[in-house]
Amino acid sequence: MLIKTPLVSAALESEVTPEAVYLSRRRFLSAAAGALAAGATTAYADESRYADVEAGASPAWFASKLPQVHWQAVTAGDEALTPYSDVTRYNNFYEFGTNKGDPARYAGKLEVEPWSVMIDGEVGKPGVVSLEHLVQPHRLEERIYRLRCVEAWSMVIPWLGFPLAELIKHAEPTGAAKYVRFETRVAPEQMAGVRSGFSLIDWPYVEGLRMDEAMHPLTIMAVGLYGRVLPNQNGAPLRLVVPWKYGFKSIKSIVRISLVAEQPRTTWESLAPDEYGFYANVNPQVDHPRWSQATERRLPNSLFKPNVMPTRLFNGYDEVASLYGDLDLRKYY
Ligand SMILES: Nc1nc2c(c(=O)[nH]1)N[C@H]1C(S)=C(S)[C@@H](COP(=O)(O)O)O[C@H]1N2
Ligand SMILES: [Mo]
Repeated sequence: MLIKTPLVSAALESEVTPEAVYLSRRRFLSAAAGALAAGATTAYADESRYADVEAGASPAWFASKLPQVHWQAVTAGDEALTPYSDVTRYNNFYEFGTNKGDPARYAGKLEVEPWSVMIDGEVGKPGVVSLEHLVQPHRLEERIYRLRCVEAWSMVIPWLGFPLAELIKHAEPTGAAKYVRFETRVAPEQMAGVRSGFSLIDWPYVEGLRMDEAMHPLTIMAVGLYGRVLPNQNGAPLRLVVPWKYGFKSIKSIVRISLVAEQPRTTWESLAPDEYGFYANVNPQVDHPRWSQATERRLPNSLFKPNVMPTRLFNGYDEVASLYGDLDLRKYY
């Protein structure tokens, strides 16, 4: 494991557990758990698997969650993880620019501490909650998911998060709640892409799910990846991950979650409704008007190793098919 000086840029120093301290603590806890544990079920992830992960800050709210993580709660079978360097340097986060390298280069500017989220709409318990309070009731799980971008590339990413369903239940939705609407933070002074006059996007970036999609156990709120806190370019400190839908549904850096009665107007659907639908379920049989969706390029790839593979319906997550039993997937793409 690479140990570097922790980056304490955004967070208060007193609230950050330096990486070296965290690692030694984790080894200690791990050994202690082993000693206790005839019945212990949770094994710690093999650290060597994450050997190429850069060390970074671990805010207190995150570090305190790590000893209870349910590692590998969902895996991607024998599919190899996309290396950390690709996961964190090849990104779409238009608030920071439209080039794949822009988020890694510029998202460090985003101040993620303190962070709060507004929960409103058709709920019994509306309010503004700090990130710490929002995450506190939930046990983190590692979910190793395929991520299929509508641009026909894909990755396999080990997220850390908790089911969105748990958060929704906490908010006590009313009977009128039929959809969930999410909004990304808008901070022009920290986001060059938002300042740019060339952007077509009407900020904030908005996404949405039907209530049953939001409640599906595969749908998570992610706060980490590769065993550590989410890098800003991947949507720190809180982002959605819906593995059977195109990547653009998995909205980053969320500041507002609203339970609503009507289908929300979402960013990409509003921009180009013939190209991007509200559902955006991964589907090799419904092509994008300008390219085929039948195959995908699994990163990392190169000219000599294109790594092209067939795309699967629902990105291979067949268990969600029952959500769409009576829906024409060609019409509701
Ligand atoms: N706020 C916001 N969320 C976003 C985007 C964005 O531009 N802004 N891009 C989306 C797209 S197109 C993809 S493929 C994924 C990429 O996530 P990753 O960079 O963590 O792999 O984030 C999605 N979430
Ligand atoms: Mo995407």
